[in-house]
Amino acid sequence: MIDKIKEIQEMMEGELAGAVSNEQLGELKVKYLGKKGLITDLSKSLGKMAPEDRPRMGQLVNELRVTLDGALEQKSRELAAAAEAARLAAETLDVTLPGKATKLGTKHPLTLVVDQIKDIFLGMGYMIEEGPQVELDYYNFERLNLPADHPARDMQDSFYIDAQRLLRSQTSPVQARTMDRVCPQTPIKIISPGAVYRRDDDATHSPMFHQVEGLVVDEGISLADLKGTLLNFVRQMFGEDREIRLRPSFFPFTEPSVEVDISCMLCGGEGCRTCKDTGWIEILGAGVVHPRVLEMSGYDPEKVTGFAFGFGVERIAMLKYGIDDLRVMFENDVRFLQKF
Ligand code: 2NL
Repeated sequence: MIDKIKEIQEMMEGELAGAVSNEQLGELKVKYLGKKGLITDLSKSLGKMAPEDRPRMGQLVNELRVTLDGALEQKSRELAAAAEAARLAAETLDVTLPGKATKLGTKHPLTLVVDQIKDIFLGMGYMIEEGPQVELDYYNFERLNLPADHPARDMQDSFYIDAQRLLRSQTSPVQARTMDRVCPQTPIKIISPGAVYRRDDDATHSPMFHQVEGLVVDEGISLADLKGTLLNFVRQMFGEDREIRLRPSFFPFTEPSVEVDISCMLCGGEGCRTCKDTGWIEILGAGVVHPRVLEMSGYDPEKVTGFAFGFGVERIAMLKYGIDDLRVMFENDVRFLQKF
């Protein structure tokens, strides 16, 4: 029996030393400790031995079992460590190699134009106000002198969310909210840039676009202040030799109302394709704030007056950079974006 134990132990140690994978370790475990394993067989054969020899032999067989268990465990750890060492040896990391440079993006042309517009108006002492894009019907229309049955509401064909709320069709509600907040304080000098929404979709109209509206409220404000302000803005934006002209128009929230043209920056007024041979390009709408709009915020239109204006940022950007299709602004093709 002792010889048999020794023989199995030697065979086992040899095989264990030669094992190079976890599968082989698994096979060895079955071969020695499995149901029909060699050590298991030894245990079973104890019963056929003389009773006085059993305890000693039983102990030896048991020691063999514990030895093998520990050795299998140990070998398994060694194999894992060797595999990790091999993986690390194969991995080459040269910390002296130059890093991969991150490509810097560019500012979107609309961002560039809005930044420049903000700079120009901040330079004239304006503050920048923002407000919600989901707006109350009340602020989007009612407060701009557009009551529920006013035909100009249909023209906008807006995106309603429920009976009271819609995606704002212009940023004027921001001005109305500002007047509510600061009234009776004067002066108000603000611009409100931001996204607006209208049911429109073609080469020159997008259902979402950006607007900047401006509002000035103070004692003694007139159309002359509006004209001077816009001339200053236009010259900083499109060049010192630009002229502007005001044509009569209509908006429910201003009276009088005007459309403002700038002298064409491509032909200098001679006439070309961009200005449709007129020498002038329409860029914005404006006017003297309707007394009822002031009244609704709590201002006394006998004491204070104001002017307001509004324009589309995409249109300004297209004119400034010579872009002829509005849709490229929202496609985000990097070949387009990298030109700025
Ligand atoms: C356009 C040009 C405009 C205004 C916006 C305004 C805002 C208040 C009071 C009075 Cl709170 N007016 N904004 C004024 C004139 C023109 O936008 O073409 N709009 C349809």
